[in-house]
Amino acid sequence: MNKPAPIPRKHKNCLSKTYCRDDKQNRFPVQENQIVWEASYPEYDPDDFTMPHILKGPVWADPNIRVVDADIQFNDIDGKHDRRSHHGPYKIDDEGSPLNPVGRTGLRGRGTLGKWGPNHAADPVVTRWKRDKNNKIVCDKETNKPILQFVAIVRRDHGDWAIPGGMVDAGESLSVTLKREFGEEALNTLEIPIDQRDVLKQHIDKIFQNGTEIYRGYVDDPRNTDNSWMETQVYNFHDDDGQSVGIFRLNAGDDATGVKWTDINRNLKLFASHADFIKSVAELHNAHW
Ligand code: RP5
Repeated sequence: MNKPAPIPRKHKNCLSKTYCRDDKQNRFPVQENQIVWEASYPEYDPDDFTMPHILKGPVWADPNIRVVDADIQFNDIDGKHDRRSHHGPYKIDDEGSPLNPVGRTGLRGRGTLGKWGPNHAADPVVTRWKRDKNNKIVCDKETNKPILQFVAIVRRDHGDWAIPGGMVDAGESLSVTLKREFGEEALNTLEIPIDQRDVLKQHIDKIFQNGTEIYRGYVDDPRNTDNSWMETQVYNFHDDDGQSVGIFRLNAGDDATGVKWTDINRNLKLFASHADFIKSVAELHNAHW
């Protein structure tokens, strides 16, 4: 891993009263000034909650370290799993559970996440300029800056618009995850006839050759708990003349129920920290925000 990224000083996930996937599961109240572990909070006593489908032990989930001695190599590469954080070494509590690097979330356990500690994801932000019918780039009337568009999907779980990102599978490289998730969620490659898949794959490979890293680190994801959290690497793939990505017919698939080219501006409401990532992409291209 590269140099540790700075740790965000706060998150919003702890502000919701209940857990995102189970409205009967409360989060222990945490005020903004009680988030960091260094803040004294002697009354803090959150529930230990992991969802039943995770406790059943699907292959991609960790064993339940509350009941078995699992010998997980935290802060290290552990077989096919990279258990290191982009923010450097995280702490392990007295029970042997990793501690969320940002701080308290109001819930212990894994919630709906499979891994103890960091759960690694990748987010591809595919962009092009907004153009009129004469192929001229459209500028915003107030800022006079060109308007960028990115491929956004609707998440099947919460119905929020989001970047078509996903989890890095065990042993998978980041570049493979970025292409796979974009293909599955925004182009529905899983449903494309096998004979057409190779051609599409070549196009995706070409577009994804030159990416710019936008962010790596903690995501303020509603699924996070004190012991399990999301981290991601966000890359921008920009189609400056609109000739490569533009040839694809967007088609929602897999974990997405909708997909579209979306104008980038400050009013975007997106899943987790995705609007922050999109803002950085707009800044990178000196586009309207
Ligand atoms: C977010 O969850 C990441 O930024 C990424 O977009 C996503 C990965 O989780 P799944 O879409 O696989 O549920 O934290």
